[in-house]
Amino acid sequence: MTADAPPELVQLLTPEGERVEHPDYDIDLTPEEVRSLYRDLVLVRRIDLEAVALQRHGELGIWASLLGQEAAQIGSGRALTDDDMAFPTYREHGVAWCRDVDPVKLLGLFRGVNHGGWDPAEHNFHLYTIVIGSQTLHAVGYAMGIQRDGGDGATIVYFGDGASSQGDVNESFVWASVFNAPIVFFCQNNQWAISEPIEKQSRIPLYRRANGFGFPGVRVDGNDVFACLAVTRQALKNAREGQGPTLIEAFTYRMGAHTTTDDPTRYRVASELEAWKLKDPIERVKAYLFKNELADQEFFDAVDAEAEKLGADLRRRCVEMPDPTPMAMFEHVYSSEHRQLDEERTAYAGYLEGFES
Ligand SMILES: Cc1ncc(C[n+]2csc(CCOP(=O)(O)OP(=O)(O)O)c2C)c(N)n1
Ligand SMILES: [Mg+2]
Repeated sequence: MTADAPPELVQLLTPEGERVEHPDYDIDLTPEEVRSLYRDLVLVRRIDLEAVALQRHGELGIWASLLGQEAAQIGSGRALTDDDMAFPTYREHGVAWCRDVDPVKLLGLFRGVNHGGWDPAEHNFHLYTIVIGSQTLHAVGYAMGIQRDGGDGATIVYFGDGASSQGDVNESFVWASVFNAPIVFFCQNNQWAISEPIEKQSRIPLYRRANGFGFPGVRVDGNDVFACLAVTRQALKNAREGQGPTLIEAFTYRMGAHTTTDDPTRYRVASELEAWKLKDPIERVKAYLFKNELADQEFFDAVDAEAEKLGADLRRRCVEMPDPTPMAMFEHVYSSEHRQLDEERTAYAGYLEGFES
């Protein structure tokens, strides 16, 4: 059963909120740092909840929820330094949060008012990629660029369990390996690729695939923010120090639908979801903070209040986002002049003028 935690899993915080040791990975967090991680987890869950509600109200065309994957994203996202570059798929709202991307900009894409909404260079966070797995090639190319420029940063690329079956992903493993590229492959194994279960992607745990390509793979409890932070930090450090790529398989679960257009009750049993609810990434940090008296009720109430305010603010700013002018579709297509696009722009402007007369 997918719900059973495999023994090779790196875990530093149990679902009950107990700290456990691991021989290869450790982390020393101050109470302030743990509270800050908790706040991140709660706020990104609130952003996600608001986006789902906005879609239900017809304000977004679609939304891909991160519910259940908060720890994988915040743990790995907080491991990044300013010099590192991240390549997401379409579900990495928690990583976007760690890269200081204003959440309303994430909504713009799903509302259809922009093609991405943020400047990747400003945040070291690439645009969302819908073509499954393709960003792994872009990321390896970027990492090889860092290597050739003698840069300080590493690259991290996010992809799913389903993406692991794509040719692009496997080709990117080959390139990263033979060129010893400074990259971390961060696979969120959320057990499902829309309605396809992980059993239809692989007969071995995904992290073990790295071996065949010639670099290390590690499976981490993707619902454990401490472990995700520790493992990703180490992998990024190895990449920066010239030790090449690592595949991290964050073992987690997609608690919600694939997107708001999907109905998972059609293809998976309710007991699976119930089993994973007990491994909730936020509850275990809360239990840890409580048990160790590192936070009081006042702290939790204040985070909840901040989350509510963030949700309300997001709701307001989402509906206030201006519709783009039709001509805006020609912006940001190429970084330099492009003759064919210029011709199309001129022709289209003429077409629009026809309506005004
Ligand atoms: C190349 C390509 N093939 C198919 C699709 C349709 N598609 C969208 S999401 C998805 C499943 C992806 O699953 P996974 O990689 O596990 O990521 P998750 O959605 O679970 O985060 C598929 C097949 C696509 N977007 N791109
Ligand atoms: Mg998946």
